[in-house]
Amino acid sequence: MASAPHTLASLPEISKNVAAWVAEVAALTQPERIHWCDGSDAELNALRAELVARGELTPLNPDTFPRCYLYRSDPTDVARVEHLTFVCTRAQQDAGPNNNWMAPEAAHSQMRELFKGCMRARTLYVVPYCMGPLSSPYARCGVEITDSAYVVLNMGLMTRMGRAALERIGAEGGRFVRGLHSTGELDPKRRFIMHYPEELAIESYGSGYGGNALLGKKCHALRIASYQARTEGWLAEHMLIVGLQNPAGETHYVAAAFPSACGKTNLAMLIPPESLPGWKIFTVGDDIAWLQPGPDGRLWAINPESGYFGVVPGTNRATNRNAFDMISHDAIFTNVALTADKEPWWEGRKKHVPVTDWTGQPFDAAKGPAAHPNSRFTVSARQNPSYSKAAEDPHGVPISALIFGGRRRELAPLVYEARSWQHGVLVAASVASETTAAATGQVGVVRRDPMAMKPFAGYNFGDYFAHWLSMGERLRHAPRIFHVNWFRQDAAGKFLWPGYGENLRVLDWILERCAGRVGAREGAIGLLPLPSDLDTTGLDIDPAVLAELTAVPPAALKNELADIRAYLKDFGARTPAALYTELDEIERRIGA
Ligand code: OXD
Ligand code: MN
Repeated sequence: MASAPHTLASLPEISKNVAAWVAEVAALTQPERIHWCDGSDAELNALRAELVARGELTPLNPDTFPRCYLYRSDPTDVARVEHLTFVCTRAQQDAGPNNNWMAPEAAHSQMRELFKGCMRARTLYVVPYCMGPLSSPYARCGVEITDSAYVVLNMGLMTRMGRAALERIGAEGGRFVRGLHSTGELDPKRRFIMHYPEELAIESYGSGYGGNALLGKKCHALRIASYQARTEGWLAEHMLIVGLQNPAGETHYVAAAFPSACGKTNLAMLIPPESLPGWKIFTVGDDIAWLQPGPDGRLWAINPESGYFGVVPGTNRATNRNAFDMISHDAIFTNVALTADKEPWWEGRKKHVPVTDWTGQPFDAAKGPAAHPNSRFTVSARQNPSYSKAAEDPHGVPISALIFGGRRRELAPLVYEARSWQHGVLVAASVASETTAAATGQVGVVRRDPMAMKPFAGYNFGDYFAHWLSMGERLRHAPRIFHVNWFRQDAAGKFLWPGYGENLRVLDWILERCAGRVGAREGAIGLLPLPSDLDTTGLDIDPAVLAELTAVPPAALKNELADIRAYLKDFGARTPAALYTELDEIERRIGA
C-alpha cells in the first residue's frame, strides 16, 4: 500500500546492503555528489532538462515528435563490444570457449584501477531496478551505479526503476545484482565489460552504449541471469514473447530467439496483413524472456524489461506501423540523423531528407549512411499499440512454441519443426546467422549463434545445452520447437520471402502444428510444411519459390552437419552426448 510522502523512508535507509555498497563505491570513485534515483517523473524531467542544458540531449520537433530527444554517442562507442566483454568465473572451463575469460581477482584489480577516482566532478547515480513485474516471484532486482544521466533515463524506460525496486530489495534481505558502470574517458583502449556470475556482479567501464551500459539488459537479464537460471532450474533467453489470437479467438503465446538486429522487435509487434483478417497480435516482450516451468507442467514466460531498445533503420509505416507510431512521441533516439525541421531521420524513413548525419556533421551521402546502422530508439513498452496487459502478469504467459532463427541467405528453409525436445535443442544449438551492426566487427559473416545467445550466455555452452535438455525432462507439456528463416535469397540476392507482417503465415502454420490440426512432411532436417498448408491467400508468390523455401538441398545439409559437429566439439566433454545422437540421426536420414 502506498504511504503518504512524508512517511516515506529516505532511499539510503531502505536497504543497509545497498547503502554499504554505495559507500564503498563512492570511496573508490570519488564522486562530487550522490543521487539516489526514486524513478519519479519529476526526477526524470529534471535529468532530461539538465542534459538539454548541457547540450547532451537535443529536443526534437515538438509538433511532430513531442517529448522526443536525440542523443549522439561518441563515434567510437556505437555498439556492443564482444571482444571486450568477459565472463569471470573461478574456473575458466565454467565460462567456456564461448566467452572471453579472466580470473575474478585479476579482473577486479584491473577494474579497480580504472574506477579509482573516475567520478571526480561527476554525479554518482544509484539506480535500483527490478527486472520483471514488481510483484512477480520470477522477477529479480539489481542496483546499477552509474555516472551517466543518459543511462539513468534509459534505465527509467527499460526497467521498473526507483523506490519500489529498492523496497523489494530491502524486503528480500538485500540480495541484488550489483552493477557498477562509468563512462570513463570513452577510450576504446580503456573499455571493459566484466561479469562475475558467481558473485552476481557486473563492472562496466568506458562505454555509454546501451548493451554495454544499461546493465539491467544484456549484462544482468541475460549473462548473469542465465547463470542464475541454471542453478535455480529456469532459463534466461534472448527471445521475444508474442501472443497470437487467431480468427477463431484462440490466443497462444510463442517465444522466439533471433540474433541481434534480425527483426525480433518487428515480429513481436507484427501487423497482420489485410489478406489475413481476424488476427490480433499482443506484444509481451521484444528481446528477453525468462522462462520457468509452471506447476501445470507448461513453460511460462515473463519479459524482464519494461521498454524497448530497438534498431531504428528500416522502421516505417509500411514495414511496421506500430513501431513507427510508438516512436513518434516520448522516445529517446540515439545516433539517428536530423532533418531541417529537427525530425529524426534514418535510412528507410520514407519522408523528408537528412541534413545532419548521426555524428552531427552536414549529411554527405558519399560518406556513408545518415543514421548509424545500429542507431536505436528507447521507449516505454506501454507506448506500443499492440502492448499486452499480460506483460504485467506476475506469473507470465504459457508458451506453446519456441521458435529459433537466424539470418541465412541459403540452406535454412522458411520453417521446420523439431521431431522432439531433444532434437529441438540440437536445432537451437545449431543456429547460425550473418553478423549485424549490433556488435562491432565485420557485418555479414555467418557464425554459429546457439539459441541466439552467443554474446549473452554467462557460462559454458556445453553446460547450457545440458541445462536445456534437462528442462525438457522437467516439462510435462513442453512447447514444440521450430526453426524459421525469413532471409533466404535467390542467386541474384533477392529475398524469396516478403517477411514482416507476412511472417504471420508461418506463425499460423506453427500454431496449427501445436494444435495438431495440420500435418507435415518428414525431412532429414525435421518436419517441413507442405507448401499447400501455408496460407498464401492474397500473397503474390510463385509456387516454385514456395517449393524452394520449404526444401533443403541434401548436399548443403551434409556440409552443414559436418560444420555443426565440429562446432559442438569445441565444448569437449561438456557437450551432451544426446546432441551427437541427434546429429547421427539426421545423417542417417540423408544417407550420409
Ligand atoms: C540488442 C542486441 O540490443 O541484441 O538487443 O544487441
Ligand atoms: Mn537483443
